[in-house]
Amino acid sequence: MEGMTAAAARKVLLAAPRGYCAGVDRAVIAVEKALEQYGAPVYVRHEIVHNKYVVQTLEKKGAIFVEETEEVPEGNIVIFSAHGVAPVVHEEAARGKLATIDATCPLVTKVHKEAVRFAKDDYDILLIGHEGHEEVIGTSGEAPDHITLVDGPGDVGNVTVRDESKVVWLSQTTLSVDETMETVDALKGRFPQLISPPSDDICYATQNRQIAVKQMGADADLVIVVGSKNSSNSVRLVEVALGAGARAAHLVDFADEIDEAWLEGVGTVGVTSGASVPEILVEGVLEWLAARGYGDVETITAAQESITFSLPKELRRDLRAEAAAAVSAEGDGARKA
Ligand code: 2E4
Ligand code: SF4
Repeated sequence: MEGMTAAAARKVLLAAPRGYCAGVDRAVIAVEKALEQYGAPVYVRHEIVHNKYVVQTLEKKGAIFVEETEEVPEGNIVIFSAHGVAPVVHEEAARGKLATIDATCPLVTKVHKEAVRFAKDDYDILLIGHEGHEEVIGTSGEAPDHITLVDGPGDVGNVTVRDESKVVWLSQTTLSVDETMETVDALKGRFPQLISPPSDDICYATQNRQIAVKQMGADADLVIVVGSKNSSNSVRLVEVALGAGARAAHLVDFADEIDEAWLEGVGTVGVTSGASVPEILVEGVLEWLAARGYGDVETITAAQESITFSLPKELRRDLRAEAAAAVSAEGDGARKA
């Protein structure tokens, strides 16, 4: 009887939205289309998105991932990852006679443009973000003389500016919303005239996934976040789940990384995934849980998402040219018939 009660209490709360955002979808499709269009190999600078499975799958299709543009042999195509690159990287690619496809998420590009604009107006820019993260390196490269990195509230004490009346903060797109607000409050304490970005730098997808995991975190004994260790937004979901009251939260790339011991005494398991995570990996986790008695799944929906981005312009141009050639060949065929 006791056993039956415990089994009846087992359930899964599945967060929505979760997984792929519009920027990731666009970047992954860009690599696939480039492989179709130009044939393998296609070089990609940095992991196109921070997900092991995505990278392994694209490698099997003929993508070659490199860390630096100089590693790409002259005359080849290189795709820039969704996290964005500094202007100097475009220059390196031109010097190496490489054709480029820029898969930087448009919402990252928006932050780059803000940095350029504020630097032009000679502001000191306090960029809140994680030191060493690819996106931060790219954004900082837009205006290295004007940007100071602020890596969380603990870093605020070290910040110095030239003119306290001309200071703005910007941020990485994938930060914890709550922690960023803490950092901003601390910065405002030091620089009362600090101005905020014209619109949110933490993107819609990051925010929505955090809201959803917060909603279910309070009711979950265990939260499983599917995502890779180097995925900033996925790591943030683990932190947000714990902050919301989940008793435990773990990040896994694949279902087989889940430790059976985590389920001890657990009734409700929350499941979510980072913005770079394909749904097939979440399905694997749900199957793993169902096989252990957690087959009852309730979706917790925090927001609806409908945003999509068009493919990088270099690909759209070539795909249009290809479509036009196909139409014209068809026309020739029809005339001959
Ligand atoms: C570009 C910008 O930035 P993070 O480490 O979270 O990247 P990931 O590749 O995991 O997610 C997609 C992405 C790409 C997010 N923001
Ligand atoms: Fe773009 Fe946001 Fe997705 Fe990053 S998480 S790729 S900024 S939509």
